[in-house]
Amino acid sequence: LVEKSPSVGYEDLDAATAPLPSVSKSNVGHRWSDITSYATKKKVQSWFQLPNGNWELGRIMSTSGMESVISLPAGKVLKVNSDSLIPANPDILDGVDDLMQLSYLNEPSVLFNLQYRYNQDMIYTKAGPVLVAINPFKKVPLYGNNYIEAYKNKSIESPHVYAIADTAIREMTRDEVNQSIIISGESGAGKTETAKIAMQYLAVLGGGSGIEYEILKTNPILEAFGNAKTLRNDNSSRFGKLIEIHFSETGKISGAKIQTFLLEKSGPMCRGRKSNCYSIPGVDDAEQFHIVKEALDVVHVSKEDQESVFAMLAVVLWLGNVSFTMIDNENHVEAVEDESLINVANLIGCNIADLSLALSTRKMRVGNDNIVQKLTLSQAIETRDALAKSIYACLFEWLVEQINKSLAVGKKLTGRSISILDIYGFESFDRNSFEQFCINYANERLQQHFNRHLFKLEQEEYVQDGIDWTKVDFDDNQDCLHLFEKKPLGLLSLLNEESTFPNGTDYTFANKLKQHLNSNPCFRGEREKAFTVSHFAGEVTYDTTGFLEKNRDLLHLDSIQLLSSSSCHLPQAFASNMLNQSEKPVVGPLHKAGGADSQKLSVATKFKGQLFQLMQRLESTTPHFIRCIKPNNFQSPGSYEQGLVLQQLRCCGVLEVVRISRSGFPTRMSHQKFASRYGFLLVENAAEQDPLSVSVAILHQFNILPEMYQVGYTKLFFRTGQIGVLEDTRNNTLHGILRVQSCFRGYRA
Ligand code: AD9
Ligand code: MG
Repeated sequence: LVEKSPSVGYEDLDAATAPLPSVSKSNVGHRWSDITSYATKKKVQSWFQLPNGNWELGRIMSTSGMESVISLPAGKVLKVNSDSLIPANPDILDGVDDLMQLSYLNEPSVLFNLQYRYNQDMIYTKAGPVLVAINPFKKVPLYGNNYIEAYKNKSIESPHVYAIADTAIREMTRDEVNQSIIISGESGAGKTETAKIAMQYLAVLGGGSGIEYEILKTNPILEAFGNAKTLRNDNSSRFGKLIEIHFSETGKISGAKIQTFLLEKSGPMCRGRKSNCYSIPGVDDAEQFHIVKEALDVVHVSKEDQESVFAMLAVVLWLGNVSFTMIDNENHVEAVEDESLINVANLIGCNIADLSLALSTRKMRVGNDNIVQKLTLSQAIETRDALAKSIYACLFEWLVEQINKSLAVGKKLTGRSISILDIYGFESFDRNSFEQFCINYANERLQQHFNRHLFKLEQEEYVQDGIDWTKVDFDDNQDCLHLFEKKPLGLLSLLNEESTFPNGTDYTFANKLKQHLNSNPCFRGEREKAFTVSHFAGEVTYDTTGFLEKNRDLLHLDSIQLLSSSSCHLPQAFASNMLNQSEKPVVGPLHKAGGADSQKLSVATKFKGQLFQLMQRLESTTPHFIRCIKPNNFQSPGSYEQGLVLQQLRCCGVLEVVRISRSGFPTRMSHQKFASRYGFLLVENAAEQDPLSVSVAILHQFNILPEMYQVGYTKLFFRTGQIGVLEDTRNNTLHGILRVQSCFRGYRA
């Protein structure tokens, strides 16, 4: 701003029309030295960074050479290097509801603006086309039917999840294109809550058929079975979820479909089994259980099936209590026939002796001979836990399947839909394992989708359509994706290859990575069996311990056979599901020594397949992005840690999005569509004219300022908000016509 017009004070400028300052990737917008002595005369406000990294707002008292005297709150006066100061926005811009309106788009200004709003419970802020949502960790008075009604009628305009959902519905109808609401953020940032808030809005606007009630009831079920308490979130989703909500021609919800991704199996139940954590403050287990049972009724899971579901949960719990006793001096064991073992057998509906054998022996083929190998204690425990995890995962999948049947039965899936994606955000812990590896890989893909839509495609479209445009750079994460996906020498391929080797271990895997990938700039081999990946959101060091085992995800055939021998239908269904998931059906009861079911698809391969499918589905929709931000690590209301927020804003490229959006033309429409949608508003009859001429006539008639749009070869491009003016006029005119028509009909009658 000041670079372009140093003689103009920025208090005097209207932010919306002011020339736009740029923001760089570093945390610097405009250095103080750019601003010259004008600032001191006016005692302009400026950001000063304290030793703890936080920013404080001060006033420049004087500047001489490279030194400035700045007065900070509480009467402190400091002499500082002028270059360390970053200009602040005038007070009039405090708490603007779209970061695009800030004159100075530097990091402290953005942080302050979000904090200013957050302190007043305004947890939503737009960053151009993206909605930023900061977790309040308390009830805020922003939801419910009155608010929904207000957003529907457009009597409230402040940023909100409801507003995003409303735009999605409108664009689905207007453009006849499917929509998606993509919610991302760290663990505990509020993704799942946000997804529920969006679903609530869609359910009210598209309600009527009753199916919306069923859709809302899927939340407590999925949360009961797929969430767990973690260090970061008492109710952390241990799976990703895409819910596709279908609408009829008349805009009513007609059905839905849920897809889940990568349930962390050792999470919910098994964690509960070993964690010694039996209660969470503020959570009434009995009440929650009642809610879940009711929800299961609503999605048509019969009472009988519900009994089976709880029986399977009991199996998982009892399995954890099954113990083994040594039977020889080679460390071989057999299961102790106590209450736990008997209960497991009864609940599965199998023979106690069969269960005992499945847990303590393994059938194998060595050469031409079939042998039965006894298991050691650690092998038996591994087998027992693998069985528990598989039953748990199958149960979850089975429930999702039942829900989907209920949401689709007899109802047409119309192909007109809004999908809501609630997927785990980027994770970087002190120790990162296979789960973080998969989660972060998925986030690279999603980030690319985000980049493609908000930067790449947008700019390509400008160039293709021949409008005036100076290219804006952004961080492309293609190299990192390549590191994961390249064949045969990428992380996933090498992991799969090593997983199929009977003698592969986490060590040999780590060494193989170092051998093949060390020259890749996104990769670094670490000591022992660790490696580091440079993700878009920062470096993460992975410990390969358990990678191969988790990727193979073996369930020995003996266990599958045990389930299929069951007299109950759920274990039988699980067994056939497990067999179906093998790439080639496993034939015969026996398998090779050392390597059990090597035909089974690896977890990483399955995950990659799901991810590609997901991306394909999202590519065919108009995306709406919501970035959830966690303001502190203690799940506590009212605390806003600047450093933590900043790191998340940087991770998701919010500043770049704002930068590109406010210099760009986010709304576009073909000449044809524009002419046919608004042509009837023309005072002069334009029926004979071509779409381009009609479009230009409309722009002129409504006095749209030339800097607010560009005319491309095939489309018109508009700055933010411009199309809204025309839409309002159109709607008002249409309502007028309808009123006249109904009067006319009344008159005739
Ligand atoms: V995880 O990746 O599944 O571990 P999420 O899904 O991002 O995580 P979640 O939606 O579960 O986080 O939110 C965590 C907690 O924050 C919730 O249990 C609420 O207590 C709190 N929260 C989140 N959003 C809101 C809100 N809009 N209003 C009030 C909220 N509380
Ligand atoms: Mg969640």
